[in-house]
Amino acid sequence: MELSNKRIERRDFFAQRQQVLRTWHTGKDVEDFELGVTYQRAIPQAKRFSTALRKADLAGKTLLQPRAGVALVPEHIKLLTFLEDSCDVLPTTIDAYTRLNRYEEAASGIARSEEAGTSLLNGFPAVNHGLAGCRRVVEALSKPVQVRHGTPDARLLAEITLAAGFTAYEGGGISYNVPYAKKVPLEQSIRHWQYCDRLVGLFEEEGLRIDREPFGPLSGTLVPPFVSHCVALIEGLLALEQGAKCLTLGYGQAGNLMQDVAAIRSLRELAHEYFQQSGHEDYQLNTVFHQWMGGFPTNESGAHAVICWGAAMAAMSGATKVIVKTPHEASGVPTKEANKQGLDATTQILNMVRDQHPPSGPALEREVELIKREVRAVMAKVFELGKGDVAVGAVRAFEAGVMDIPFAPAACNAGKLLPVRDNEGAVRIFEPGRVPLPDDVLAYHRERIEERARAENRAPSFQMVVDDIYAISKSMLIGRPR
Ligand code: 8ZB
Repeated sequence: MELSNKRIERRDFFAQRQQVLRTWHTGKDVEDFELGVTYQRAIPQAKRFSTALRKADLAGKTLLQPRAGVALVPEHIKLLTFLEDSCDVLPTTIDAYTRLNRYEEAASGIARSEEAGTSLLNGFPAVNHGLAGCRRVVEALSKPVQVRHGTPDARLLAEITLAAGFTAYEGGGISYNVPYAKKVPLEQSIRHWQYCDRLVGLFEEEGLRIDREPFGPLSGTLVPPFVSHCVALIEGLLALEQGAKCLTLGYGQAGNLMQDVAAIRSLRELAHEYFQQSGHEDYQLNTVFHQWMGGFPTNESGAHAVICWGAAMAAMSGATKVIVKTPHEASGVPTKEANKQGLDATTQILNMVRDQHPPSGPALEREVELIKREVRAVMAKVFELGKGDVAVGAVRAFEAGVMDIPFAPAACNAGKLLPVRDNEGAVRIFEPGRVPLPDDVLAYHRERIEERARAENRAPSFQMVVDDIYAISKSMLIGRPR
């Protein structure tokens, strides 16, 4: 079958499902799809992710979510119950072996963690723990739980965790491939994610809503808003086609106030525009703001400051949810105490900023319009390359360098687009590569970069880009020469 943005036939889905469930022995526990449906049906509203998102949206509040995951079930439960009172919705962060479908190695990681009495994996190996282990986690908690990972082929993980009662699932065929893998063909990861979306669609057919969240920040390194917006829109359209109805589109903080507020606003507006243009009317749209995803200061006070600036942007931009960093970000997996510190600092800021009017005025409007024009130019080319089909268009757009994610490792990514900060720290386009942005848009980016170059008395160069990549970890936003 050719790749296309068409709903997978029920028959084809269940044929593929048999193969998927055979890839690891825990797959057989979820063979009967109806058992997962029955289990999901019994989950109270207070533990449904989509319900929490809807309530937050209506109240104009921003939900708080940490990242967290350890190797063993009892320890994972301890960790999440410890964090539960300090946040609104919970994660289960999956370990790196599971993300790569290396279940043998995850198994030995579990065994070694049991021996050592501490987690030797960087997340929760949900496939190995299987249906029963995952249900113990969900049942021990009173808040909604989401699966957060980074898996190009997340089909088995989705089958097990959704049958186990998780009510939200992160990822997408582009966003969990291009920034995460070197040589997984894009066409393949898109197909595998169409499967995950179809599974979510099957639950939706039973009246059971599962939130789907494409991964917004991508490489987390100077990603211009239009780049991540295009990925979010494409993955949103792919998910809707397979029957998902609750979408949370993400964006990773860039660091400039106007740009970050404009990014969340334009993301929401563009999503409605593109979804409705494609004939989708019945969906629930949410946004998620990720606190700074690039390099962090090792100094914990500095890290708290970065966290708080992100919290302020999340509140001002009106995002439905914020994903929180910790003061241990520069050193690795955080302790539960450090994790709670990030949550508490963010809560303080959200509460202080919530009732204030967000920034507005011509500078903001200009930034919103700029992002929209960039997105429309790229999306038009994506549809053109796919002859109207967004799945085909996405693959061809990466091949052609029309879609290009800065600093992403995938072989299918051109890596020709180079971003750099302007004199106020907004992320601008230094080299467009083959991304088809309008001439006047490119001229505007060049002007803003020239302004910075004059202020720093040096020509724009790759060194400037490198300086920007390290700036925040060195307590600055813009990588100015010393
Ligand atoms: C793409 C997401 C990366 C972020 C955090 C990293 C980084 C990864 C865990 C975790 C808490 C874990 N992260 N694994 N945070 N517990 N097991 O995800 O620090 O911020």
